[in-house]
Amino acid sequence: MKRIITYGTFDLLHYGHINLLQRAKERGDYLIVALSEDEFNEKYKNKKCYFNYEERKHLLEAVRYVDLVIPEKSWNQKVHDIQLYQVDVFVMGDDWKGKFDFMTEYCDVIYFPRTKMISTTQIKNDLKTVDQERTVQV
Ligand code: C2G
Repeated sequence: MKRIITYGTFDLLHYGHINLLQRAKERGDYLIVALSEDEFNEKYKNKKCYFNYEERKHLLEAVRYVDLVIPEKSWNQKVHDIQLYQVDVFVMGDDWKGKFDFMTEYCDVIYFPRTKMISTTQIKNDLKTVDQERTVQV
């Protein structure tokens, strides 16, 4: 069984995330998603999520490509995870290109092209604009 792992926050789950998860699963048989915990997001990624960890985990577990969701608590857990879960392939979007090349010592590393024109930040900004336009119209 070929085991794949990827890491992320996956807030406001959208089709860019789904594209990545689908491509990741196509590389093997079992996909593990290491999901950033709320404290890790706030302290080390400067991200305040709309959905909390349990809600983001629930959404990911409903995605047909995902077989297991584990917590991401630190930047430094990846090698341990690769060994613990006997991972064959580590995948990330190419906004991380090169950042995890050191992992090639432990497994294959693949960077997939990010899906253009969509991001959690963009969704939040677009909704803010809609809200402001509505307020002006009232
Ligand atoms: N992604 C993508 N296309 C988008 C948006 C995101 O391919 N339009 C990918 C990202 O490249 C990443 C994954 O979806 O591989 C999750 O994205 P985020 O939730 O933004 O994850 P990030 O904050 O990059 O966290 O230790 C690694 C970090 O946890 C990665």
